[in-house]
Amino acid sequence: MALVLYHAWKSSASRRVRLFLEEKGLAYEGHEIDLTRQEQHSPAYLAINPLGVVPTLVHDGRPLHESGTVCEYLEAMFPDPPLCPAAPYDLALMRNWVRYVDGEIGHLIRFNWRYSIAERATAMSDAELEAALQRIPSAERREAWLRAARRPYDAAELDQSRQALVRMLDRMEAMLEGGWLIGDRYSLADIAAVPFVRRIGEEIAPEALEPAARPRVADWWAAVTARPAYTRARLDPFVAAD
Ligand SMILES: N[C@@H](CCC(=O)N[C@@H](CS)C(=O)NCC(=O)O)C(=O)O
Repeated sequence: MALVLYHAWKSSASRRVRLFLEEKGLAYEGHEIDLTRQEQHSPAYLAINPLGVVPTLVHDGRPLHESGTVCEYLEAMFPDPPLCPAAPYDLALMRNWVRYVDGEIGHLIRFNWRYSIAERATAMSDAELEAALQRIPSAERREAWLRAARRPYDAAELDQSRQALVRMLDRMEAMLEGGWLIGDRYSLADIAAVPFVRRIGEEIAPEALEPAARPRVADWWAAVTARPAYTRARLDPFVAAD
């Protein structure tokens, strides 16, 4: 198989690449990485992704990390259907938007890791945790693991992150004049935001997605979730239904 994706089902960056692959109609071999067992920090995985995060795409044996970069690579290799704007200015706007969304991942992690990494990390002994932290390549993620294990984010910190994520929706509301975030068609700009909006609507601030609150975002979300690729990419719920 030419395309192999190392990913996690609940990972936003992985979800972005799965959405992109499905929109392109590209078949791929998926390998699930268990983040709670630190498979992303194993020497074998670090050899293909030195940042120790998912996703990683391997194309014809060559690994590539960073979900935004991976999507742009796929666009260059498999141009149909186009998912990046052709006009240089719009393409530049799209890249800045993806960069902004990437910068907000820490806010999402505060909510998301309560359903994944925290479950195992809280059960670690101090010695196990110390060993686990030593395997993590980035200082930022060491801190996130430590917080998940020993000092869960409090209500004020979660609220601060909730507000930051809702500000993303405000920016989207302003950008969505033409129905899509950049230009007049669905693009990587939209796909980059989808995993975030999924979690905001599911748990973090569902009221912020009401049509009365942000009509354009509400219409956009209805259009996104109606796409067959959205269903195929499996952005399954974090929170089990009662
Ligand atoms: N900027 C990276 C972010 C990747 C990332 O943060 N992945 C998370 C899941 S969404 C991860 O692997 N977390 C596990 C960890 O940090 O230990 C990208 O877009 O690929």
